Formats: sequence, C-alpha cells, structure tokens
Amino acid sequence: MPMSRERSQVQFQRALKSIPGGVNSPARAFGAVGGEPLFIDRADGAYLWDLDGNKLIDFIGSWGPHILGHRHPAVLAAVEDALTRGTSFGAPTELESELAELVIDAVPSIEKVRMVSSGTEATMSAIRVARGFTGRDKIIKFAGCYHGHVDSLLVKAGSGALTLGVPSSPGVPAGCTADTISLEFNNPNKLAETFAVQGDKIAALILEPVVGNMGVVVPQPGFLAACRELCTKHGAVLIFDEVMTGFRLSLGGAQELFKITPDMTTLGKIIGGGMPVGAYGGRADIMAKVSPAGPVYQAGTLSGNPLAMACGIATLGTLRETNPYPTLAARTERLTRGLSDAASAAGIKHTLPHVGSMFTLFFNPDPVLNNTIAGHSDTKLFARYFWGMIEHGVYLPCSQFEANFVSAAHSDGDIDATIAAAKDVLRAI
Ligand code: HOZ
Repeated sequence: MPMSRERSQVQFQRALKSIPGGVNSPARAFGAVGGEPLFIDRADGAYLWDLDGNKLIDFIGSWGPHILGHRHPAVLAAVEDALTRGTSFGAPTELESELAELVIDAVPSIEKVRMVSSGTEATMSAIRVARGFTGRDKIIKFAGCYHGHVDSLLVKAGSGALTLGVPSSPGVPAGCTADTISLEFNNPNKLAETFAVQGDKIAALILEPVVGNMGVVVPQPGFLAACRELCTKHGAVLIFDEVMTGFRLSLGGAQELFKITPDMTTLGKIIGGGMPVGAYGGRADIMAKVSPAGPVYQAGTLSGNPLAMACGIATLGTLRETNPYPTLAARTERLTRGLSDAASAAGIKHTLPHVGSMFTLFFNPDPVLNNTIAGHSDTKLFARYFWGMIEHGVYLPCSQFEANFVSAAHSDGDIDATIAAAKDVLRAI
C-alpha cells in the first residue's frame, strides 16, 4: 500500500494560500519531480518523520548543514545553554571570536572572517569586497554554479534556478548582470582566453571548487590550479564558494582536499550547524577593506547571533574532535558503489560522481563535467527514482541537479537499506 501523505497534502494546500508556491525556498517544492512536498514533523540522527508518521532516511540533512546528523547532543546542549542567556543582543559576544578562531584555525587561507546570516549574504558581500579591493567591476562565474540569489550572480545559476528552468531570473536589471561573465566549468582554455582579453577589468573569479548545485561535478585535474594561476597573473581575487563544501569535504574544505589556496572563501550551511549562519573571509589585506576596518560597507542586525554562533561552535568543535571524514568517505564510497551496481543491473545508463560525503546519481550516460552535459540527464527517470525511493523510506533531494549528503549519523544499516531500496526501485522503472 502506498504511504499516506494526507496530512502533508492538507498542510501544503494551507501553505499555498499564504506562501508563494507554498514553500519558503523553491528548491524544496518538489516541482521538478511532479507532486507535493512532504511536511516534516521532526528529525533525529539520520532520520526524518513527516506529519503522517512516515520515517525516512535523510540524505539531504537540511541541504548540507547536518553533517553530524539531526539533534546531535553536543549541538543541542550548546544551543540550550546559549538560550538561557538571551536570543540576540546586537552587540559583540565572546562566541563570535570563538567561532571566527575555529574557522581560521581550520582554513589557513582565511586570516580574517566576517559572520553573516546566509550563504547568499556571504557571496554578495565577498563580491563587493573583491570589487572594492581591486577597483574593478567584472566578475567571472561558471554556468551551473549557484552562489545564492544575488542579482549579479543569478546568471546561468544552478540549484533551484536550474531545476525550475529559470537560471537567469526576471526581476534582475540588465545593469546588475552587465559585468558578470559566465563560462563553462572545467574549461581552462576558455577561462585563459577571457582573462587574456579582459584580465585588467576582472575583479574576481567565483566558483564552487567541487560543484554541488548542478548535482555533484568534480573539477578535472589542473582546472582549479588554472583558476588560481590566472587570478594571480591578472590580479583578480579568487573566491572559493565553499558554502556547501566547507567543513564537508574535510575540516579545511575543498581547498584543503585539492591543495589550492583561494584569496577569499564563502561559507554557510555546516558553519551554522542548522542555524542561519554564513561567513566570508580571506587574506587580511583584502578583509581590511571591510567596514568598519575599511570603506566597503556590509552589516546585519542578526550577524553573529549568539544562538547561531553556539550551534556553529559545537558543530565545528565536534568535527575537530571526532574527525568523521575518513568514515564518511568510506560509507559514501560503499553507498555509491551499491547504487551504481543497482543501476547497472537494471540496465540504466548513469554516472555517479562523488567526493567525500557528497554524491549525485545522474541518469546520464556521459561523465558530467559541466552544466551543458548535466542538462542532458533524464529528469523524467530521476522523478520516478525519487518517488520510488520515498515509497521505500529514503528521502533524497527532489532534483537531479542537487547533491546528496551522507552524515556521521548514517549507520552501515542505513547504507544497506538505501542500496536495497535502490535495487527494488531501479529494477521496476
Ligand atoms: N540552495 C539549496 C540547495 N542547493 C536549497 C535550499 C532550500 O531550498 O532549502
């Protein structure tokens, strides 16, 4: 018998009356897989329970933050403790320095860091600082990379924008994107050509070093090094958007794993452990431009919020103490091998890129190296796979163009159950 979704359906109808599309962020609307979102009642460890009481193994983890799983005891204790002292002061606290020191310690390219409240704020601010530092206007991004819903970065954007087919949004004035150059990921020659022609006008190159927002796309050997070299040669600021990969691929993020040092880094998701936190940081001379140390203005009433800082400190502290990364990578390796074998046994052409605890099963016969190839994926087949997995108690991102996340709370049993579910589902579609 199909699982009951009655309560979720009632709540979705209610939400539609007061919230655009019934959701507060488009990526979670289930629009691309046809159907209505599940409404979540609670979560614990590796599991979610929806309003109808269905228990699901969660491979979203709030789209990345929950690397420790839901309701980790150290994180809950830290937030409860912070709560006894107040929710927001609009004035400095010790917690802000503590989180900043944890970040600087883990990510050596970050000498100074500013806390904000979302990844979007982090990238928006980093671009402004890079422009203020260089005195130049142009920025380069890659098609399919998503850097939040910043006007100048909503050009061929990934994530929900790609999923819903509006990668360049109406409402963004042409003037806002006139200085944005969008190129194909993993194409160092085109990048070099662009720098050769416009190098003295380019303030920054921003990229997800391992892309998560067109599904997982891995940088080809030499590509990140080419990004670094060209920025150095032409005096542009290299910004790694590690909102997704920061503290996810290793404590030092993708830059540690691939041994490339950016000038600036943007962070989000894990740094807040499930609370709204973003951050941007980098070289001290660049960050010296940020107000009030320098003239580039950026501010926020809830920036450095004490509850959010406490949650982030407990999360990063636990990651540092427990070093779950080798286990996460091994579990992800086993899971992706199992999923790939299940797809092959069902005769389904696919590719399954994974790095650390991030992966995407693309229904695509070719290695996905960029946005154009990702776009050739069979999204109809993905939708059938997605709903089949839900019926088997596995909650995956509701788009072909998103990353799946394994957490430290996923047990070997959860991995086995997920592989068994995929075998059933893929055999039947
Ligand atoms: N930007 C997130 C995924 N790449 C989606 C956030 C959400 O919709 O909750």
